[in-house]
Amino acid sequence: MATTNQELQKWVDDVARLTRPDNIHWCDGSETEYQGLVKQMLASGELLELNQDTHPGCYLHRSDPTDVARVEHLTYVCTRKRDDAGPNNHWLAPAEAHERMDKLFEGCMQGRTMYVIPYCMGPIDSPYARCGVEITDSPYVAVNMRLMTRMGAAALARIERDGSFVRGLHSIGELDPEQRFIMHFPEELSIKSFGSGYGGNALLGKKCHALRIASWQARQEGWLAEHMLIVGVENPQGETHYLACAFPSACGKTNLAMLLPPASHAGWKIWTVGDDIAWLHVDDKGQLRAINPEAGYFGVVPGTNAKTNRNAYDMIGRDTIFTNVAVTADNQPWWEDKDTGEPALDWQGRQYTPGNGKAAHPNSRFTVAAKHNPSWSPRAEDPSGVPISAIVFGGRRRELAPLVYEARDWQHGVLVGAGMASETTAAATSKVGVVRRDPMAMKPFCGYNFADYWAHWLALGERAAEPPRVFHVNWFRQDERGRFLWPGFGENLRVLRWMIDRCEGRIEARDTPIGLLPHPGDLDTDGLAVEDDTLEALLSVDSSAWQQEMTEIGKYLESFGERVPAELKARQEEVLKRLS
Ligand code: OXD
Ligand code: MN
Repeated sequence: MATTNQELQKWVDDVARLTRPDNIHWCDGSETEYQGLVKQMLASGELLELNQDTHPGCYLHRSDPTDVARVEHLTYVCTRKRDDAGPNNHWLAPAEAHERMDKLFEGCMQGRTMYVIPYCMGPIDSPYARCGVEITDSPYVAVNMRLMTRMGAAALARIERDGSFVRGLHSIGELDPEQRFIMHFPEELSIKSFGSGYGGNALLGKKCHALRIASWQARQEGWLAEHMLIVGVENPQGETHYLACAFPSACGKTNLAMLLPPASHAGWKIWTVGDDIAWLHVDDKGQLRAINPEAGYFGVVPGTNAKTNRNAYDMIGRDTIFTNVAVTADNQPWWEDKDTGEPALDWQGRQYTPGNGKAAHPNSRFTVAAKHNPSWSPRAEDPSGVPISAIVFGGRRRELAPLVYEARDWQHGVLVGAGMASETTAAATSKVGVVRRDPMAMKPFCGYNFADYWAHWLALGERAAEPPRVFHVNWFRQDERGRFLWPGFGENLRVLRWMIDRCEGRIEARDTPIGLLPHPGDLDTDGLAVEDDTLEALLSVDSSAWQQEMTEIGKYLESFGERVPAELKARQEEVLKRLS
């Protein structure tokens, strides 16, 4: 018996009987195991060695070309009652979903090894952490899980101590898009994923457990599982404020979490606690605290260079698994906007020719342990997490949303989050660049009905002694010629500073119908090539466009029916009234 937890052992035995693997490997999470799996995948061609002189410990995985992103249309939340999953999720009755999935899993691991991966989401000794076990037939998943989570013996020991874990069953199957489903059973704390090896579909600790299942669990237990980065901003006096920021996929969360202060900001430091997921709890003193359940990054590669994200650029120079990037003639990884070198082979391993499209896939990724990030915060290991001063929502909006505004209070903040919209990106397989509603950046990840989720947000604020302030930012405003109005990247620190000054009560703000905006003089633009009229445009509120937006938000809320909290509707009506 590989574990003293009988439930786990029984589940592993049952899965083995169903899937019929040749071997079973219980992952211990050791370096020797990692190196052994890498060696095995180099031999099988699942990994390719990159230039070890320039990129020690770096490897490339080329996925099946039809398996390069999350598949939202094939992702289901299977609750007993359909309304519990809500209009925001695809739904199937649990029995039907199990039947469909078990047919696919039958015998699917013949000729393969089954990996049993115990993992812990969150610091191993944190009361806020939760464990899971992923069973998979993909060694690529096993090595990625080791980089992304606290995986192996320590996690198994905690499972044996606590007795509880989320069950995640995964097989790459034949990587057939017609036989691909990602099913969640929140009431059973279990996941079944078949037919994809792509991170968000296959590394079950991440989106499937830490967001969809955890959001459900969080509602039962009185906390929040959110699609948020966690960043610490340290001022020259040595005071650090932590912000939790929700942005949709591929909208710059990793860049903001690792921001390098510009030369104008000597003495400022940024600390990365997390770049994608935050679990938020109100502690016994009423303070909102956050942990990052992950231990690594699965970040978008294209666009990463020494100017946009120096920390990430340095970090992925070693001990990184790249997925779907291009390579140079001397076998270094290459991607669009890398700023050095040129591609010889594209992400599919073909001779690079511009006629074939981008050299690196737009959703190509790096997987790397968080500790390699130069701005990694040791507080990421703090079992009690970090205190949160502000919640920040943001989207990718060419127009309308100003650079930054503040909600009047927590309840209005929940409306701001619920009304979020953003242009779609290559992180999911659908049309890119279409504006869609993405409340709290959780559209693809909330494991239950959004109406109940908003009610839960409102209730959580009531438990906080002093709820954090809530802001909305938009780094992506463009002029009519398509040029960005705000320089972004490191300069976003100026906006973070304004928010922190607001939290500390150091400055006033300008009251507008949509919320509180900076007085232009309070946003430090010294040394920036941002003209006064550009700043005015960035901080303007177009009443008639906002009336339309608020009306649409109202209709969107109504589409969730009776379950939408009356408080949220009242807040939407109030803003609309102010606008008229
Ligand atoms: C991600 C995503 O990979 O949001 O983080 O798609
Ligand atoms: Mn994400």
